[in-house]
Amino acid sequence: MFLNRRTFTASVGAVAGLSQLIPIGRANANASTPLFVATWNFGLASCRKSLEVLQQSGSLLDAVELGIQVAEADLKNDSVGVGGAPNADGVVQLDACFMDGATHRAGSVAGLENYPHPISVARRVMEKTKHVLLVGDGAAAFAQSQGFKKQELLTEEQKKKWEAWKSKQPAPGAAPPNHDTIALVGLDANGHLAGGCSTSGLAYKLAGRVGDSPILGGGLYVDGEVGAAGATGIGENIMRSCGTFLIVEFMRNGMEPTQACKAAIDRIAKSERKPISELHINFLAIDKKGRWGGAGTDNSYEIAVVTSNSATLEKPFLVK
Ligand code: SD4
Repeated sequence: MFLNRRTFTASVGAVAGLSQLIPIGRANANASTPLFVATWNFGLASCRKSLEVLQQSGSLLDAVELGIQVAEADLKNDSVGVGGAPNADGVVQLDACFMDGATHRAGSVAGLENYPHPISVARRVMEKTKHVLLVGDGAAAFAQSQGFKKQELLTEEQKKKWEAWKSKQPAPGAAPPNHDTIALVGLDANGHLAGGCSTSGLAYKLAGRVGDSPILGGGLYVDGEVGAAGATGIGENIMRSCGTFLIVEFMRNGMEPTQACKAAIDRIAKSERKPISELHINFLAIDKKGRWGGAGTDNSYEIAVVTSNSATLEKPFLVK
């Protein structure tokens, strides 16, 4: 069940030119495939790219990777890829993970510096190594060995903001929470599920801090038999409860996606012993039947939902 639903239009092709949000009352029960769902309003451009890639190539994994690359390349997005906020030392360190439900394989990178597309490096970890997670210098050396091109990720704008923050001599990690991580999950017409998550993490985090986004069961989890879930928000609150794993398990036990996301937030709130307003956790989920949903604690949270005949921005269930 969704509150305050806002919807774009019936035609994906026509979405590009639309700036207005049109409320309608479409039911979540209208499950259809292919289906792509992503966090925040910028997730719409990513999901549309995913659909385009799927339609052209037939590859769900390419669709997820290239869709997420759109957010990573977006300079306006200050929590993902190039243009992302730096850590407390003024260095951009990126986290990402990639998971294939069909094979239960996964790859992640954390604290990756100077490579603009951590989602692609994460997918390469999955495909080319026996490991799941590479971090820091090792992750960068692997990216280089795979032919990824290096790039300065700190933009002038982010540098100025960081200098202003630094001049106030704050405690590291004391910045206001920023929530622009992309988690994107997809289901194709053959029932293949996959997903990815990419972020620069919390602004001005301690150097070396890794959040939920590259951690399986934290920022993302995909189970080929059940469904997939993604997260955005304060990673520590998500990680301590394996938030996305929990959502997938709730769906395995019969909950539909929104119900599962809401139940995970209820569980986390209980475990964290914090008021809901301090949690800053936001989830999305899809199941194998092509149903989608979400729940979050931030009023501004939105999810993008794209199928072959619709592209909508939706307001997930707000947990208060
Ligand atoms: C983190 N979960 O590093 C990420 C931040 C985030 O939207 O989601 N921002 O904790």
